[in-house]
Amino acid sequence: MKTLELAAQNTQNSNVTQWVEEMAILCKPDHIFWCNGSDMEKEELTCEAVDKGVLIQLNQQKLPGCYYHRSNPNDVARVEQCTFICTQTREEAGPTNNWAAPEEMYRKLYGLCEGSMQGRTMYVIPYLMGPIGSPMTKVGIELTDSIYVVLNMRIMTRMGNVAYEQLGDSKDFNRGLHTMLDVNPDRRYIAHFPQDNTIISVGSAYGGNVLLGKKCLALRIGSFLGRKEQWMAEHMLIMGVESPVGEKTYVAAAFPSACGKTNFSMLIPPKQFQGWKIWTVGDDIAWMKPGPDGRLYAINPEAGYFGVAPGTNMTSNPNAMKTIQRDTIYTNVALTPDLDVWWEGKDGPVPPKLTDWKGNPWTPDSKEKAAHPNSRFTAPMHNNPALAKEVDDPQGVPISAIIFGGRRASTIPLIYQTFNWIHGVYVGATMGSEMTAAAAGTIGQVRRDPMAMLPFCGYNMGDYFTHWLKMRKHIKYPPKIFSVNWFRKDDRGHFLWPGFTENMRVLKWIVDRCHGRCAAQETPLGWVPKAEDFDMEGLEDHLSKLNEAQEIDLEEWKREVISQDELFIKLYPDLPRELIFQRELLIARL
Ligand code: SAT
Ligand code: MN
Repeated sequence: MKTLELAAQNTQNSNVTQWVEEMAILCKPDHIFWCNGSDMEKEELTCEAVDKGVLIQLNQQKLPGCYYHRSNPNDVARVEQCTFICTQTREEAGPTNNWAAPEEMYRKLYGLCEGSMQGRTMYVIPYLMGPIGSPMTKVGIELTDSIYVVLNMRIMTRMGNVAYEQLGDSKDFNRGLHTMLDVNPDRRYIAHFPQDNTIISVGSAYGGNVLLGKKCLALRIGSFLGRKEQWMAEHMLIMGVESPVGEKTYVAAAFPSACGKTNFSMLIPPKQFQGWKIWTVGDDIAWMKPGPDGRLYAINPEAGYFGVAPGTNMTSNPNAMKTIQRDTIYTNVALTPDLDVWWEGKDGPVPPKLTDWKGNPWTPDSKEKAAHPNSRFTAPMHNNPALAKEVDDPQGVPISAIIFGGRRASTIPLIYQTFNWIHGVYVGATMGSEMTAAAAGTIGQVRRDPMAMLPFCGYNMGDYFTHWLKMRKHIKYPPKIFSVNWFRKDDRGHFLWPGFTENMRVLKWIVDRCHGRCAAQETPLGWVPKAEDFDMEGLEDHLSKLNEAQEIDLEEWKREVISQDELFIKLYPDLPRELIFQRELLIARL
């Protein structure tokens, strides 16, 4: 490392420079590269990534500005067993997180980082999570030896000198250190030190493990800070629903990874809904804080989409298809001979010849998938034709409804509204979902995933529920809370609800309920739509299936409550009593 490179080129903040210097002395990179976020820098780094074989340039006629990356086949998803919350005590992290004592973890990881960047460059990435100038925005600095991480962070966050400008001479920034080592799963750790606002990630080069602004800062550290500072960091999309008369209603929705948040946030209403429009504020993460007018305001801390490619097509998500036509990085999808991208569920016929995500020749007869089921696109939000203009508003948008949804083949109806905030918190807390390819594990098995935050809550889940309950006191006009399930199936395994664009019908009922425009029918679970208030125009032959999708089967619900207990028992010492009472009330109603 040349001593000259230690001198930061674009910040005078000694809290930053000293920390970078310490980490550089530890990791011993050959060079330090201080990112400024400029277009020239992007070009330079992209060329370098192509030269080194980290990126492959895609067909520039078809996909201008797009590049392709293959990750190590052992490194294709988040790994929850390697993810640690290092609070002072085990209780603070709670029974749903892996815990290690901070001193011990620092010692272990600094040991692994020692000399880890020899022969490599250390990139210094300053970034903002949140709109420029927002009081809710947080500054992060990620040090990484992966040029792929730099180019992804550039899309996913507001990256570059803007972050130093917002930081000024403050020491209040997230310190993120990432080093790939030899991408060995046995030496893979994603460790969070919430009390120090610090993250150390080693041994991976993939997605949520290494783009430290996303799950690590915006959710795990964010949720910890939110509890301390009276706001909420949630795994939620944010959308604006505009009616034909221009009324805008903002909705936030929590679904587990790979359950369709990106699709829902970019929904295009079916033709029966002329004049309605959906605007995307965010597709994955919401930071929410009570505003001076007593409403709950939300910002999207991100600036791009890290979306699942398989299943994305002109039917499931036309806006995403337009978004990813340019300036996008594709990871682990398949390639056509003319360097276009392909994945299972893309429009058009299956190409006769492909190169699969591992780099092997592939034909339609091949037994394995051409694209990895968790293959992704990283695309700038400004490409989205439905991007909400409020996305850069430092104030955020006022949330009228919160939706909880999982992937459930049975039991959970298509839509119901909870009776009140506490009941809504209970419904969020007991959410279950079938596991997807977004995390390493058994796909298809139902697990409890409270508020879709099980892998992302940076402290004790019981305390997290208490935080949700307490927030009610600070929100004069709390959002109404709903439950949805797009994934219920009939006896023969067919989906009962067509989903995608038709989800607009459910959304419209939610919006109408928020504005007190329609009555509802009470059931043991909550309020459900009356037939006359639920718009099925043009979908009349689906009415019997809709009724089936709305069915409340008491036997299934008894089993459901018992299966919810597994999580409650695990969290029992810290579980707020209100949730136990809610459980009793539900059983009584059933
Ligand atoms: O890999 S990520 O964690 O960024 C995506 C997800 O699992 O939601
Ligand atoms: Mn997510």
